[in-house]
Amino acid sequence: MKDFDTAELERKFQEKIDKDIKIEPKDWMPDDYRQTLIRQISQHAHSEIVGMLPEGNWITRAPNLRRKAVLLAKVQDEAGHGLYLYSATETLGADREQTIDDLHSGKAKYSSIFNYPTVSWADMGAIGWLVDGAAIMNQVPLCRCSYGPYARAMVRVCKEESFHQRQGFEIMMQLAGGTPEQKAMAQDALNRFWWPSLMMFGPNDAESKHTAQSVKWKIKRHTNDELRQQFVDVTVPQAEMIGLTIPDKDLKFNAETGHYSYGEIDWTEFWEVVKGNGPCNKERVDARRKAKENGEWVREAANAFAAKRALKKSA
Ligand code: BYC
Repeated sequence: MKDFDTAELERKFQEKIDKDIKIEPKDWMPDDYRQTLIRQISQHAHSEIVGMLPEGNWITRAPNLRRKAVLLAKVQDEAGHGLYLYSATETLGADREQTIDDLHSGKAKYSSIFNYPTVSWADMGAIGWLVDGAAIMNQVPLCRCSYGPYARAMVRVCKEESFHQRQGFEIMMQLAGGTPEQKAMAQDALNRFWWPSLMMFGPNDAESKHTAQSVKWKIKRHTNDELRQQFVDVTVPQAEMIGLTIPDKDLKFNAETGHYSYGEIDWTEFWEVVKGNGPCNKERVDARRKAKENGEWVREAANAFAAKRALKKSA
């Protein structure tokens, strides 16, 4: 049983949340709130960093200098997002090295979407349009998250994600309006990325173990299904506008509700990918592990330099 003091602290904490007062790092917070945030924010940080890999794969093969410069900037932005987010976990008392080791050991999750391969240039368009589009849908409400440092980080992240989404849509629009081969390439990318993009929002509400509590704490402002529906409603007309077909025979607009209804997501595939059995899970985590190993000498040199300077100062 909770003692009186803890119950009173929890009551005051929830009162603040209900009044939309931000929770800051030094404020009292229930341990479960702290752990939920560390889990979500570190997974989010890992997604940004692992998310650099499928696109990084195409920087050297971008079709022209303009596309290369844009893609390079986008991938660098993702690195920046990862760094803000790792810093946000540190404000909650998490150890950054430990969170990164958890990614490398397979203990920590990251977004399922980055376990799919990028096999053509059109995939850069599909990722920007659909993956960043889904990310924005999920992250704009996070700008109003109850935890101050996460909410503030999300403001800048969302601005950059909007630019990412537009550059992706522009690639798709150009390919869809190009030669028949280019249009086929765009359609193929849409076919492969559509369903995994819907999966990014997480399991159905009935299966989502964290949503109810996270909504109560205003970490999440919407449920997974609500955001998924918003994404479908916004994206389907965009596909129609550029002459591409959403690969879902059950997709139809319901004039009464004002929403599109869509087919059943393959949840078996989703959970397999989340468990580590997707097409690229091993490759992605190996790449991150190798990057850490290859950077060891830089960290050693920086630490030795810092130690030497500290010694000089104290002398
Ligand atoms: N993939 O109870 P639920 C990006 C896990 S990338 C893998 O609904 P919650 C970008 C979930 O973690 C976008 N795992 O959980 C970067 C939980 O497992 P644990 C990244 C998933 O937390 C580069 C279990 O399933 N965005 O921005 O209430 C280029 C049950 O789920 C997934 C964020 O991370 C998934 N798709 O809701 C372009 C946003 N879905 O932890 C773009 C912040 C669920 O109990 N995160 N799981 O072991 C969130 O908003 C929420 O954490 C989620 C899941 C909506 C993702």
